[in-house]
Amino acid sequence: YHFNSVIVREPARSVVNGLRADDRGDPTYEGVVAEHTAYIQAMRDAGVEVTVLPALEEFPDSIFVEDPALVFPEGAIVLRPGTETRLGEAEVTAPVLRDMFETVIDLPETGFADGGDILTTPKAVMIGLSARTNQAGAEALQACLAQLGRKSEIVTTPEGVLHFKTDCSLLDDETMLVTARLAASGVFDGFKTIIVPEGEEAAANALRVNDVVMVGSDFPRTIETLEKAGYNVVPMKTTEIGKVDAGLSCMSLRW
Ligand code: CIR
Repeated sequence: YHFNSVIVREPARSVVNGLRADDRGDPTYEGVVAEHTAYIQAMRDAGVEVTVLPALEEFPDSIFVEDPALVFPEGAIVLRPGTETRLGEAEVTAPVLRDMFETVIDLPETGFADGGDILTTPKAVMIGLSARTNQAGAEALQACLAQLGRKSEIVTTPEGVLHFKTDCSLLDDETMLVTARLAASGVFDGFKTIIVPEGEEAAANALRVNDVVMVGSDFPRTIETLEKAGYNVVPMKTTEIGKVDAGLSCMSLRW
């Protein structure tokens, strides 16, 4: 969670048509822009250099730049998002990564993996199987990670949850913020866990960046829990991006 750099992508006007599991109404473009602008500012305030990529109208979900790639200080991996309308985002992101990283590995075309399913911890990179990340994609990704010298582990995402990281985030070297339903699966048995209060499940996609933890401002009980545990919480508005099933990790690639 110590980062010097992030990549973000400006929202396209088409973001209002972003994918979602349950329709709670379209987000407004202006609202998404406001949330994204605040996110960029929070990153800068956390001491991170921000590269802002231009909007891609043809890809409504392309603001969620975390999904088509995975980055580390030692190199980047171009992923293969597991939903038809997002696969092309990888192709557009690849040349940007080749400019910025010496080592860039392409996930082989044998399977699919979304960045939202991948959680980097000090022990290993956890790859969550989901409706977007299949076994073949996860195994191919393990081989790519091994090339970068990274240990990895394949785990499962709870049924009906979009991404593995929809339900968890790293708070520090040994602590996870996690929903009760994901904690129950035992995947974090080797970690300390803080369980998200019932009814605030969407708060689990928080984001630790250097000294701060960004948390959705719609989740006061989670904020209070984390503050009591000693974390330096920065509340961030995620109401509009939440309507297209996104949280705080989705909007950046971090290294
Ligand atoms: C999607 O369904 O792909 C987008 N509407 C939301 C992606 C959120 N990304 C993430 O959690 N990494």
